[in-house]
Amino acid sequence: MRKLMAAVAVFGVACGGGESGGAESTPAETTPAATTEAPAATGTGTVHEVAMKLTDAGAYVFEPVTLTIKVGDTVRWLNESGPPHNVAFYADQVPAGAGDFLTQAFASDAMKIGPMAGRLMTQIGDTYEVTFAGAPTGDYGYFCTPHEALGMKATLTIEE
Ligand SMILES: [Cu+2]
Repeated sequence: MRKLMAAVAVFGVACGGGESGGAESTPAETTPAATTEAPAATGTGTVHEVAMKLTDAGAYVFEPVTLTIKVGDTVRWLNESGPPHNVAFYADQVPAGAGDFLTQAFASDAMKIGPMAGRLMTQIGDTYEVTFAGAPTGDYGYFCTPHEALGMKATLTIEE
């Protein structure tokens, strides 16, 4: 029904690669000089899907449980079975600067249940997307709030 409606907004403004300080002003003032390591400010368009499900064996899982993407790629979590699920990141299991990135990425989710914890998804087939444009590289540990105690956790790795 409401798929993508509350999807997290694409983080369209560069936030400084792996740095935590924000030196960004207006990207509109383009400099002709070739920059070799400017972070991608827009998405690559590549989408990776991760299922959120209750397996036949009775386990609550993200599938795949580990995923490696490029900066700027989008992850689309799909509510496949055993809801409610959500996507929540561990503040102490993300790279430096990622907390700021994630807080901004989740800001557009009006029903989020924490600064880095998305809304509870109750409808089968519902999806939740985050585009990691400008996100710091490294390993991001995340979990599902309702099923964390049951081991529903996963790791997202973001590479240049
Ligand atoms: Cu869950």
